[in-house]
Amino acid sequence: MATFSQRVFSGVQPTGNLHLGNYLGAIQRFVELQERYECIYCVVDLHAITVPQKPAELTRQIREVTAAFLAAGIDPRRHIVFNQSQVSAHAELAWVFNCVARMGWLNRMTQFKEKAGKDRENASVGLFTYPDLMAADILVYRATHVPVGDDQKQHLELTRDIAQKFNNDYRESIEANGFGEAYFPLPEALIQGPARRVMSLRDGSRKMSKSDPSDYSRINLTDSADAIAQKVRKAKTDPLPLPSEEAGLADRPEADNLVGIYAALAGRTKAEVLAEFGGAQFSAFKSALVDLSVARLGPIGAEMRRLMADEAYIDSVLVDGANRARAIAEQTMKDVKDILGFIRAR
Ligand code: AQP
Repeated sequence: MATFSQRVFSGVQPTGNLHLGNYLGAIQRFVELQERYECIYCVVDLHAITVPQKPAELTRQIREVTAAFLAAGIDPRRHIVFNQSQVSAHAELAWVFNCVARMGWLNRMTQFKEKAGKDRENASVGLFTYPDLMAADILVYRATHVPVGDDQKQHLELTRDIAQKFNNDYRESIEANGFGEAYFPLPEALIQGPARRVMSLRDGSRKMSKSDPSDYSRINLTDSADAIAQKVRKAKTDPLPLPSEEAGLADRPEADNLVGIYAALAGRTKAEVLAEFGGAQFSAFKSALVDLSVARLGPIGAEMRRLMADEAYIDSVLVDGANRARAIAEQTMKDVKDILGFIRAR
């Protein structure tokens, strides 16, 4: 078995309204992992243009996601923070993967079906091949671990399929070029914790999402304390008190969601939260959830606002991160070109 050094990669799209789901499912995990791994965190702007974007808004949103990374506690000196479009190897490797992945594989991707909706003919080709670019993002760093929310599980499985097929198809060349029996690792999705899929505050059967037209469906990372309090108080619930055990959350999606959010913000398990709040009415639980949410998210929002006022600093973090990312990614592209049999300058 080939061995790979342990490296984390993940990305967030600069598509507006960064919310509690992005934070608990992804960014909070990014912060935890930087104590144990070498980490590369990317603002995936090439992914963002798979659907229409306004250029000036996109620029602001790239800075906003970067500010969220930093405000949440990611250290851009010890790790790498950058935006995808500054490292052209992502797009280059994505082309190679367009030629490795099969149409049938991409046809099965549920995110494309959801985002393209009924107007499939009018969706961009980029939206269809999005998972190949995501595989390139991860594998251009030969990353071994990818922290994501539950909604990205299928794309991660596709990334593994692409890595496996590349390793199989080019096995002889990989060995002949001295890379052992496999060039790419099969990266592992890290989908853990009580908030793997944070649901809408208005509908416990829908994912909390940036594009939901109702702002009351989500808590944005830049929401004021008042806005957070209002949204939590108005969150949909059911008439029963909270159960004392986790099994009692079955068939109660809204209750399950709020307990999961509380647990993730408090760094506890759902069982521990229910041991404290079991039997309580939602009004009491929601008050505690407001206090916890404001205590945890308030400082992040304030720091994001402070950082957003210093564009030069944010841009310098991205340029420095891109320079360091590029050094790794360009080496991968050299190796891949040798494996494919392309001629390159030496
Ligand atoms: N509701 C969620 N619960 C847990 N994790 C979530 N993530 C997104 N929504 C939830 C995770 O956040 C990371 C970054 O997501 P993204 O920027 O790639 O965008 P997305 O998944 O497309 O986000 P949205 O809000 O769902 O956007 P729209 O509305 O455009 O579809 C990923 O790790 C993701 O799993």
